[in-house]
Amino acid sequence: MTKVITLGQFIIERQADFPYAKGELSRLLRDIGIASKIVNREVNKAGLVDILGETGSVNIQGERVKKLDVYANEQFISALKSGGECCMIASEENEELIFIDSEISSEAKYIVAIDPLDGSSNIDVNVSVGTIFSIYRRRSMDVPVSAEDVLQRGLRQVAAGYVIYGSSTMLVYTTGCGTNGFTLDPSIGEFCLSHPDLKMPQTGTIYSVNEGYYVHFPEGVKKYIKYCQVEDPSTQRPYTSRYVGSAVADIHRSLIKGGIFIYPSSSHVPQGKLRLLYEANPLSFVAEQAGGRASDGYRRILEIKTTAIHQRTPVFIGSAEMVKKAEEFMARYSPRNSPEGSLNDLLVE
Ligand code: AHM
Ligand code: MG
Repeated sequence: MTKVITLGQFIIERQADFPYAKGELSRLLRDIGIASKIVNREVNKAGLVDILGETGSVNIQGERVKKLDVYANEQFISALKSGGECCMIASEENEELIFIDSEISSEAKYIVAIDPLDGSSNIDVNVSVGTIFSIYRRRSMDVPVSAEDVLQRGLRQVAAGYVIYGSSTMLVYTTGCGTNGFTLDPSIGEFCLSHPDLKMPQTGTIYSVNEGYYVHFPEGVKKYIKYCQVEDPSTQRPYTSRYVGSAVADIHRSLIKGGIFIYPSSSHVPQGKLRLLYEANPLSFVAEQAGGRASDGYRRILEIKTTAIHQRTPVFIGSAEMVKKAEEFMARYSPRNSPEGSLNDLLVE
């Protein structure tokens, strides 16, 4: 019989990979895993909303029924607060940073950036949603934690990952030594190692972009989409198009099957839609650690300087060869010095 390795066991075994590890990061990852199981339970009940009560209404126990993204946010914050390893949280759901100032967290070294429930508009129609998380070490224990500690480049992430609440629930994460995937076994309530050392295919045949906005896209993206649609048996074109509308699901598919996910800048969202800190950076770290590539169309996402917690960035993530090809189209048809190319001209250290 094959040995089952749970997320908890795996994290502890991998702890030895970190020269400075004293178990804090392992505990932090475990806290995130526990909160995601609680969120998973509620996500699975989403279809029962007509029976249990609409959001905003009062349910049978006299409790106000919360929107799932608010609920997920509360669960992760509460798990991180009580876990004691996290001193500050940046969440998509909170305009401001959350400082955890308690006895147990005074020695806490880690900062978590999180999108507690990404793609939450898909909940109502029973389509996959996800949680995305990114972990940094605070820069110094000698000065009070501040916004500067989270405004670090993606390259400085010590761990990152996502949970996909899909046909099965999976947690995929990296600590910079490859990417590993765990599937939740509902019968025992444990994430079990199901996708060890994930490798994203170097190329693929699926492109994923919201083509409804085609008219607003930069010329480079328009030309790349046309390239994907041209018939050329030698490169297996035309490619297939898939767009779930949950970045976690679209990127997870690309990770497993190969492909490219694009959310570009466009005339109606000049910086793109996705957030650098808790969407683009963690998804890029996971993709790169699986051999994929992550770019804003011109440069590596992980090198972009973070200047604001809710900063946005265009995103091209997926199979390395496909992302490189899309970058070629951007360089040729929307060069960085063009008005389109300079829309997102952020500093790179
Ligand atoms: P959200 O964080 O408000 O849920 O938005 C992020 C989501 C991504 O998961 C997804 O890729 C994208 O928004 C879809 O946006 P659009 O409907 O513009 O294609
Ligand atoms: Mg989001």
